[in-house]
Amino acid sequence: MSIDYDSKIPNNVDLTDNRRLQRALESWQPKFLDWWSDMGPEGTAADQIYLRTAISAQQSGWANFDYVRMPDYRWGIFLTPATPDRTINFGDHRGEPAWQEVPGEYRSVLRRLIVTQGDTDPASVEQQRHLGKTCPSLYDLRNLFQVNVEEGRHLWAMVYLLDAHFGRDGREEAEALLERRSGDPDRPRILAAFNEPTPDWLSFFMFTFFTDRDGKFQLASLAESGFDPLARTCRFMLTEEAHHMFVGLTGVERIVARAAAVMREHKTDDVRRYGAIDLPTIQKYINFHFTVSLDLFGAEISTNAANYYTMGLKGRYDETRREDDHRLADAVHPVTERTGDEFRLVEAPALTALNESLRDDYVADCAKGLARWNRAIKEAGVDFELTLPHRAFHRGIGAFADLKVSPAGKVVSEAEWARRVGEWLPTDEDRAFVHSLMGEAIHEPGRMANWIAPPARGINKQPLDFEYVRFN
Ligand code: BYC
Ligand code: FE
Repeated sequence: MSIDYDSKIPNNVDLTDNRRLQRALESWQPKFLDWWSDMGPEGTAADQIYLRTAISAQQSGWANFDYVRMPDYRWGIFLTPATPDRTINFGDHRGEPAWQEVPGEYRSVLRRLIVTQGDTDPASVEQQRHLGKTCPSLYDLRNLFQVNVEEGRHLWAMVYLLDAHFGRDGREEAEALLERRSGDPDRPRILAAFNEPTPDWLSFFMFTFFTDRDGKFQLASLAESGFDPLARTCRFMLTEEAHHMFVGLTGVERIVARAAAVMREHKTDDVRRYGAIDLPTIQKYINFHFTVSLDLFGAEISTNAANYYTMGLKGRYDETRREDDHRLADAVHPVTERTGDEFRLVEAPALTALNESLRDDYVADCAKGLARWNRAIKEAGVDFELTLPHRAFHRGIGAFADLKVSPAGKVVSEAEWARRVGEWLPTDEDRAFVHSLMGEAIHEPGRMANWIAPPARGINKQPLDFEYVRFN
């Protein structure tokens, strides 16, 4: 179905036929725009950005590029087209027709999942609000804004579900999504990673690599949902998520490549002297962002996760492509457990271990990015390897939350932790150094900040010195 661009809210859900829903969304829209102007990218209302917008939910209608002022972006409601006769693919209801309306007995659980998802999207916009002031190039600025408008749209996607399917309390949740604020001590965002600041571009690229990747795996699990509107909404969101992770993958790669090039050129490890970010500092940022993102998968053993699955609300990554009974009543999954100073894998019931198995899929996906970064280092002729820390390191959620563990996976005393944490996680000094590189925004087409290599190619086959953002 093509998107109706004539109505105030572009959509492919026949909004004009549902006056109640249309009114609810039209009354939420100005509040969203107020929130965007308060908490969205700072001081950008007049800028024209070369953005990709959806003109249809079909594959081909996706890549429409044009200059848009962000407040005029057509935030809308786009669902992947329905699969006729879709059935529920897992859990107790496997084989039954997918739900088009919320099953009454699962209402509050489903609402909670949708609210948790919807809370992260505006949070990330808030976290990234100031980055435009220090952009390393016009190309990067444009990518930041593309990510921001799409996260704004992801909020719309969840608000649509709340308004369309949850009545009055759905509307209240939709308002509350605009009231919580990332990092606010009194009304913080729900999940911890979304209250961390994203003060510099290294953090931004790490966030889009590691934290947006949690988005990929959570959305993919929700895209399997027996609640069809949620499944179709998340399926469409995933098409946007891919670009966010591309921004992170290539952003870190370009910083790594720059560091390695400077190391080689000046035959030194001390690249800070030359205004690049040294690889050990990059490793510490990886350690931080990877582990706060691991926490987003929840506890290793979780009855919540088992319930979401048996209820048919949240599946596994690639659920429908897996060859098993999709009920998992007797299945087991290996989970890391600590006994004394040792970590070992023990078999746990697969149902309660679902958070951990999604985390396994995530870790494997992260490892591919690291392999690519290491290739860039090697190609520059530098001997250094970036690694993912042990999954018990620096955890705030789950079985290892109260434990002090080194990145290599050794249980350490409080004293050793205190002594060595500066080797493992960014120190105030590291952060101050990275921050010091983030100078005036670079607005000259084609120019790059010194600490980052240029990208391999431009956006939408445009040259690197294309005017990706026009200022007024
Ligand atoms: N922080 O049984 P457990 C994205 C709580 S990112 C704080 O394991 P569950 C994006 C938990 O609520 C994707 N609290 O929990 C990325 C529970 O509380 P109660 C976002 C946490 O429910 C970048 C207790 O601990 N989407 O889209 O199995 C930019 C026990 O835990 C945390 C989703 O997350 C935490 N990290 O798993 C923009 C999908 N973890 O019940 C966007 C929807 C756990 O004891 N959410 N707790 O009061 C879910 O599927 C689940 O809520 C979670 C947690 C996987 C997050
Ligand atoms: Fe994202």
